[in-house]
Amino acid sequence: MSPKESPDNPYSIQPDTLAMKDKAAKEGLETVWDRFQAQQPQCGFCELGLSCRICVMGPCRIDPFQEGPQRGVCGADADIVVARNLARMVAAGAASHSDHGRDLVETLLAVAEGKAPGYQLTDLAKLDRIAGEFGVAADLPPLAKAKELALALMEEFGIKKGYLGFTRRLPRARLEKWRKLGIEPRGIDWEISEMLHRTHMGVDNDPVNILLQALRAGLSDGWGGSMIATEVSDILFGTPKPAASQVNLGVLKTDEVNIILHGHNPLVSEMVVRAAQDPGLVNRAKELGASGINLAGLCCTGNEVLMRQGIPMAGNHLLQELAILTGAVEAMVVDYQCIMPSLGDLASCYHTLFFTTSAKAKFPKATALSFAPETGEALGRQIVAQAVENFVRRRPERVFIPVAPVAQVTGFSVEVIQEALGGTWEPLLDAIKAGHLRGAAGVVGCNNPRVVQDYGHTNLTQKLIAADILVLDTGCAAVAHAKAGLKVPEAADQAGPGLKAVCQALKIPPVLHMGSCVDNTRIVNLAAILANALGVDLDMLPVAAAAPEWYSEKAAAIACYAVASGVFTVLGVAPPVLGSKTVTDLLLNGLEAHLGAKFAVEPDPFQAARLIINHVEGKRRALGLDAR
Ligand code: SF4
Ligand code: MSK
Repeated sequence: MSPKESPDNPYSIQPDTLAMKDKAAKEGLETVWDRFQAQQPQCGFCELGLSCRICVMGPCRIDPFQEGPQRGVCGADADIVVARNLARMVAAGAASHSDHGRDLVETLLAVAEGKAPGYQLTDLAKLDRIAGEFGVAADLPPLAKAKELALALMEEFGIKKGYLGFTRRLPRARLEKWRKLGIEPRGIDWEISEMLHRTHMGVDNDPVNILLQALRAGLSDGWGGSMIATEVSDILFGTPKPAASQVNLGVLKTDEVNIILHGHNPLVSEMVVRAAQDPGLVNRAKELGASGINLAGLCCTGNEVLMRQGIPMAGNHLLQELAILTGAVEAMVVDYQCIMPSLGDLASCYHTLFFTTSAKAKFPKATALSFAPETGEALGRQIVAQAVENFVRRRPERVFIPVAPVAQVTGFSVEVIQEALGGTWEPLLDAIKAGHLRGAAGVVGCNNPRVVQDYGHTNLTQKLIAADILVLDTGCAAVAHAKAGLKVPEAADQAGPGLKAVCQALKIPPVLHMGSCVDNTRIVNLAAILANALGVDLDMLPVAAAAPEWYSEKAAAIACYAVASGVFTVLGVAPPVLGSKTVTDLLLNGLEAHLGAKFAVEPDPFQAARLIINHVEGKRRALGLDAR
């Protein structure tokens, strides 16, 4: 797939999406694009961030044309309303990632106490390292060490003295910048609940002060909840290593029991992966006429099991409904986040069983099964057993798998990248200094029906690698890149000569898969390692981030911690802030003087690439490296 200056249609650049969208239309079934269309025109006040329903004196709207009301009933003006809305978005995003992290910590504790059969400590070296970071005695045996670590990580959520432990990974200069602004993150729940408090009617009415706390809540996600989720998942299930896998709806098999794992958390999906290998269940599938049991991922649960177990990826966010429409899915298993409430309806139009697995996340027309660390292993077995029995209900005449799968390589944890470099960061730093590698960019985030599916991700990334900028990806962007064939070593042919040589020497693709949405912490972690190695702050590095097709509150939190950590971040969809000049100016310009980084909004991926390339070259100049 080569870059295209304009998309062929308003929905997607992906053949599987377009084929299944047609099938939905033929069968009279509704998809996300139909509902998006039905919502047009969407509320202009909300798009600008100018509507408020924080209290029941409202709802209120501020007129952007200055002809109607300029204040809500309480007296809040446009700046206050916009700042509060954005801040609440960030708080919700940080809460989502962090609550996910808490579930991992609870399971780690249960494992340490021998209460979680089926779960284990898989990466003991990482356990040692993280326990060391949190002051746990080095000479404890693994289970005792895991228990002390779990208890220490629980402290990170509440009120504690000092700041979040993982912030110690950052250069001093970064922490100093945060201290000056008063945004060093304290407890994770503390920052989130303070954000909600301060945006209650009649509390914080200074838009700048509100936004600073939004950055702090974002930091409590990036250097707190999300980082905990990543590190503890690695301890429990293993730190990812490179593995070959496949992507797109073609990973579903016409002759096997297909189970889709969707959502964000690996706790249940890892147990499903294990149960699917059980010879008894595989034999039962064969007795019922299937050739075996086939697992496929969606969204970030998919990324979790892809990174660690090589489970193929069926698709990203906008594919979730269409996967059911293949008629080949025996069970869709979800945990939480980014799961469309429409799935139950669609599943009921087919033979697909729709299982929810978190008591926190129930859905219409779903079978609710609740995960607990004590019963997770049994839950995995139950899900696979029911999916297998469901195979006989499949109607072959309704099955349509529209494409053949595309190959991808996954599993690039920070540890693996270091190992590939020979155990030291020097070769990477040398490649950057010599200019073979101009810099790096994290291209991350969602799909959004406002954007042609995968058009933003794919074109931006192709332009960046052609300019010798290594791309690190996570989330739904990672799925888009894989579908475009950018995540195999041969894709180095699409890179500029410097990046191509680096990829060929290391036998890696020019686009490295670093995981799920919480694993954006792997990217900021890597940035911190490189900054420390060079003896500079993160904002001086030739790096940038982009979320070309973001939709979710979590993405807003990620963008906040990226910028607050010193990484220039380009958003492909404007956040709902344009109703306030004060807020917009602060995000696009004002932050840079204090944090060395800022946001940009650029829907055109080609222009976004230009912004990032210019930024990277500018940073190279400032570091005294050669610039193009
Ligand atoms: Fe209206 Fe103020 Fe209440 Fe918001 S907080 S709904 S602006 S009265
Ligand atoms: S799943 S947050 S749509 S990346 Fe992480 Fe994809 Fe965005 Fe959800």
